[in-house]
Amino acid sequence: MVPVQFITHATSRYSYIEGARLALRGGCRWVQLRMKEAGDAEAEATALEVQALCKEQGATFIIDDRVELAKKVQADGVHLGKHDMPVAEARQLLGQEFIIGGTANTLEEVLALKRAGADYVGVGPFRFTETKLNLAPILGLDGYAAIVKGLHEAQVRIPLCAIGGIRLADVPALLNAGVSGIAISSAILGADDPEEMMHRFLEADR
Ligand code: TZP
Ligand code: MG
Repeated sequence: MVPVQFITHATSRYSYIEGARLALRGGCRWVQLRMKEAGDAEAEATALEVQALCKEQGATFIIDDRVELAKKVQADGVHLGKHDMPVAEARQLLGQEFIIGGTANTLEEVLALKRAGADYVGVGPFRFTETKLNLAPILGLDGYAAIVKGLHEAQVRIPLCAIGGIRLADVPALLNAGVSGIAISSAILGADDPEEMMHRFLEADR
């Protein structure tokens, strides 16, 4: 099964919670609650609901950006970008048990995140996407292959999760390029049948 992280996004069709529920029903076992626009109260209330859904399914529950909230609700982990709390500081606050993911666009950023104590790195964007504002440069397949090669040469091992505009047909080539998993949002939330689409992503390595 392909390791698939579902990234929540509120759309005209689905709330954050509905989106997470569909992803979980589709078999996803790794959810990142990403709520860029939400205030603290809404984020906490939503986190508790999505966490409960994840627990029912034995899914890993990660919160984007909000280290204090992740600690307060005892999420499984947190995902941190360049403008968030540094990974090393989050590690101090959260301890070794929490999963900490970081965001990178270059080999150097992946290496720095590894040194800082990240457990996995979300590397992207693979291609243009409207889900995230202020995108870093597009990597394409060649970008992933170059980062994987650089890590191999540096003898550094860390799971890479490709992200950004990924569609079902991209998965085999991304896995071939050497990433361990993929993170997706709009491919699921924009599908006619989000649950079925999640199933197809999870089985895209067969
Ligand atoms: N970081 C880089 S691209 C992206 C994030 C959070 C959005 C991924 O969503 P989609 O809809 O799969 O492009
Ligand atoms: Mg962030």
